[in-house]
Amino acid sequence: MKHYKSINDLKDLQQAVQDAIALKKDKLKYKTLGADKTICLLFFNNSLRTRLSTQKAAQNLGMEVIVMNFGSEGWALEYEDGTVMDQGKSEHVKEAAQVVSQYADVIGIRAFAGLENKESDAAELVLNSFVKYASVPIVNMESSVGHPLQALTDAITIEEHKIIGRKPKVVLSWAPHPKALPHAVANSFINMMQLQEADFVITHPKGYELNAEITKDVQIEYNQEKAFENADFVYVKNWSSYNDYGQIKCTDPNWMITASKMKLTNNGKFMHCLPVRRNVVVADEVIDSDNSLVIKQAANREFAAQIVLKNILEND
Ligand code: SN0
Repeated sequence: MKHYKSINDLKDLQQAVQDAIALKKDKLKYKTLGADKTICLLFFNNSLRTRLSTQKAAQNLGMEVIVMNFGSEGWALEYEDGTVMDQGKSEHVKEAAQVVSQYADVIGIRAFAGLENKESDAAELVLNSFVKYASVPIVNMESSVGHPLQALTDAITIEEHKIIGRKPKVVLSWAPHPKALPHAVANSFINMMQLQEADFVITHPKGYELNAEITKDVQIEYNQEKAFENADFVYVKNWSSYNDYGQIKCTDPNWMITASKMKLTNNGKFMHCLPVRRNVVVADEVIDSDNSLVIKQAANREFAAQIVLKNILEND
């Protein structure tokens, strides 16, 4: 694997999941693989799990780690070709990516969707500019379109908690949120689920349809309670409107995940990538219940990142 831009860059998702589960038993098994190699993590947005788990994963492989909050500490980057740079942008990504490549063997990029320009978000402008101008592998730490480290984590977590011998029913549910949030986590979760044996249903209010090129023929059920019936996993995420790009169209608190809704499921597990707004997205009683997997998901971020970095270092 050269770059990790999307879950589809994995040669074999099931294999990656099994490798990650095996790695949990002996996470320092490959501690010399990354010796004398450096990963540089560039954050254009906030992070807790991605930053610390990717750093930990790299350290487990013996890599050196450089982290930079580029969004607040780097120069404002220009991405267009041929621009007269006499406005706010100080440096072109063309130089920045080549410069960082000289200090690093792998570069991680986090750059959320701006949710203002559908075209440049769809083009994953920041991520793809680094892919274009850097000379080393690039890892997507959440781009405008996807969050494939999270999706691999979720695949690992579902594999660890599914009932053996039963095809799991997995529901991706929209939930309310005060802010307009990106589509990336939902998109990558859908991509990942399309590579799994599962009954997969998406539920959201009308007007929250995601990019149809990503959802393809996945069943959409507008009645959340109906979608929850018999579910083994309820994966919850807010996203802003895609068609009415970046807009908030619904804040209906009835879409919050409550214990009475979870009762409709097959003793279903609650999943969320975090950070989560308690009692807006999910009621305390659900996130604090024994069926909540959120902390276990976060633990798996380390192993998902480690398998991705291992594949890159081995050029596998
Ligand atoms: C991000 C998102 O893509 O939805 C990152 C998730 C891993 N989430 C947020 O920005 C939440 C911010 C908030 O204020 O709740």
